Amino acid sequence: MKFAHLADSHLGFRQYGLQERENDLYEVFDKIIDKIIEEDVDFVIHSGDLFETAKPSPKALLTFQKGLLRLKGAGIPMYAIVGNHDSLLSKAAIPPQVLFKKFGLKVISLINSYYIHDGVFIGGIPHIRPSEDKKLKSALANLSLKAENYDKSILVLHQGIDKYINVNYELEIGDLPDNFDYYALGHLHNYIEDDFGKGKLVYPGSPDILRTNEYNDYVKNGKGLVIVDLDGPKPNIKRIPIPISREFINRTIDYNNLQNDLKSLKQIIEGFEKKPIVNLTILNVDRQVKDIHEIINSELDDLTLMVRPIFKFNDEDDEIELISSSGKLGPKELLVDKLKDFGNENIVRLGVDLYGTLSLNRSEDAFDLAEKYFENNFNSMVIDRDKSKTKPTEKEEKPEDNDLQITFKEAL
Ligand SMILES: [Mn+2]
Repeated sequence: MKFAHLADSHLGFRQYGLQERENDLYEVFDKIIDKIIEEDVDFVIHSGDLFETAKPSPKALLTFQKGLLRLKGAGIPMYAIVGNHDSLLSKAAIPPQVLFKKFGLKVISLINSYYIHDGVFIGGIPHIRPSEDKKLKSALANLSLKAENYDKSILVLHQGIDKYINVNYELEIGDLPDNFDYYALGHLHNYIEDDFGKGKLVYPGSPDILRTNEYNDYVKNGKGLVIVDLDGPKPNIKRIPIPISREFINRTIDYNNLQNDLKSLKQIIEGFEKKPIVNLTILNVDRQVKDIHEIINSELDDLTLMVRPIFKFNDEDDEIELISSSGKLGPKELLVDKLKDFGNENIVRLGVDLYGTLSLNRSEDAFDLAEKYFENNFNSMVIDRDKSKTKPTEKEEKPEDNDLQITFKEAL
């Protein structure tokens, strides 16, 4: 008995507001489906955050539908839980996964908490917020009891565990029942494989670099999925790396050697098939960042999808990231100026993002941003989105679909 385990696909996520990055995630999802079919597994487990939001765009929904139908054609069912990203705060709300039940998706929910696949117990719990830890613990106890009756059992969760994340976790490792063979986790975007109880615990991680702090893990473990063989006394884990759609380059260069350093960087990226994202730290800056930004743009614009510069000045330790290169002085620029007093670029970003959403009356998005800010800054590993922008990008398109949702709910 062999299955594929993946998580945190975040279909529909438009990193840095770029359509190309949204498409990258669709592309990598297709490649993962190819690999699953090639591996000829018995089933697939998706441990949450299949979609970036609980109201995915038709393109995100279609990408998943296409993948799911290809799996169905190959006789491979998928079991899935809902993560924190694709669930809504309102308890009565319906997650997007239910759209795919007729296409063969087996949604593991609080009501339908487990399935039996050829004698294997597959139980799980959708993401539960930290405030409801009692609910989480009692659901775990219930599943643990039910799993006792089966030879092989899998527990599917989308939660942070204290052993693998410093803060903002919902579970301590001791809270996990120890009688499952495989713990199919989601939520942390880095790859984690551990022994637990009588079996194995795995976070397969996100399939692409969704936030800058995933870069080191990507260099170490790559991105991809795992194939699990349940036949032995202990599950056998095979990590399958799937190439990400485009490269990320992290480089530190010296302002005093700007032209040469940019030249050598250009030589590296010229051969790339797809334009990379370049994170550039520039040391020893002693002049206006606007001018340097112009030089960087003129050298690298054609070769990169995006350059994200961080300027380090001679006379201070603070990092300042250029938010707008337009050089004009509008409300946003004034806000940025004021927020810089905090000496924290994350606060600058949050302020700018909140200004952007609230001025468009998108209070739900603003709430989301504030929540993400907390997650990202008080939780070093869980990642979700990086809204930082070094140049003005097109606004994220989020249709107002509240009306549609109400109609849909009534229809059910
Ligand atoms: Mn996630």
